[in-house]
Amino acid sequence: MAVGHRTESGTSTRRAHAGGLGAAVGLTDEQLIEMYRMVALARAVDERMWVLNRAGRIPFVISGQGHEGAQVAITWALKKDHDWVAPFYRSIATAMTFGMSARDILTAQYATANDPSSGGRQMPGHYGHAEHNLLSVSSPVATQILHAVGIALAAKIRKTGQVAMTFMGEGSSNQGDVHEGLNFAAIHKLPFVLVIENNGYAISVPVSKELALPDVADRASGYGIPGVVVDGADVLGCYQASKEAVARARAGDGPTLIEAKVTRLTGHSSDDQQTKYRPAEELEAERTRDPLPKFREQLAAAGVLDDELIARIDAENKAVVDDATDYAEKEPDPDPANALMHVFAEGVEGEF
Ligand SMILES: Cc1ncc(C[n+]2csc(CCOP(=O)(O)OP(=O)(O)O)c2C)c(N)n1
Ligand SMILES: [Mg+2]
Repeated sequence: MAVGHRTESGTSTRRAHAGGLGAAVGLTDEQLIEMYRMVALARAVDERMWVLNRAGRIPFVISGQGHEGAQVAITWALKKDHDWVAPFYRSIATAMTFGMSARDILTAQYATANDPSSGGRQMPGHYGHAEHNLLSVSSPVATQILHAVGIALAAKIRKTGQVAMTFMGEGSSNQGDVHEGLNFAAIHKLPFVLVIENNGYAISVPVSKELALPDVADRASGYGIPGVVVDGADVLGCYQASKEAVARARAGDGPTLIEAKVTRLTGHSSDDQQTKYRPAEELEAERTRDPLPKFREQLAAAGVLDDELIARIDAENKAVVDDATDYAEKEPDPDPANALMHVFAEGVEGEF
């Protein structure tokens, strides 16, 4: 694991790269295979959502394609059902790594009555799962940092040893909430990790119009915390960066900002056509930054995966996605009579 120091902007932002396979980052071959299975499963679920959208079965898709390597690897370093995650709308692979099943994701897309995210009440793509400490997504971007920092404060006061992690895009990182959240978390050395998934665009706005510096992570030094830049297609580099940040948070040494440079392989959403504002050559070049084939090739070259195992994982993932689709198709819609449940205070006497 090579870690270099940036000097040109005078900050201590580090660049992390995976220097070897499992052993270098403390993972067994079996764990690497499970990690690959999750990256591939999140992609398979995501691709199915687009098919269902174009077939008129689900109304809206906001995709994580291109982000899955970073999402799976960074979330992997947390303790499931102990730590906390405040996701954003692209966090399909994060949500699945943290405990949501393909059925859970697709029932959210179909807005069924038994959808664990919200019982069909949230907007599409707003995943959450109370039993897994996975917060519900808030539609205004970046607000989740305040929720996550609040959870980290509670964990510190209660001495639970829990870490709170939140995820957002580079465009969202410009919201005022991020300054307030990071400043507070840094001052109080909270067990908190901020993950920026920098995909180079905020809808159709390119990063050159979002940021006046190359790396969001450079801002970390302004809060007195480490900022780390990782290649989002380098799955093991992402895992290592997250492992260090989580260990630091758990040890009481405060927050870390991780910036994963990812690619957005789809339009912003199913209602967007990125060929209208991104040149064909740029889109072609982005394909080479897809984490799924990169991770597969890396594991195959190291002898962790072979063609037979890759084919088996693909077939098993397809069966999981087929099952989830059939399941979500059959589940009933919420009862309209309950539409206002959890919207207004119930059983409360008096005037407001
Ligand atoms: C406060 C707020 N402003 C604007 C929007 C509309 N909006 C939704 S997603 C988005 C782009 C965010 O870009 P980025 O943070 O880079 O994430 P990405 O979608 O690229 O993953 C915008 C502007 C919003 N949801 N909330
Ligand atoms: Mg973006």
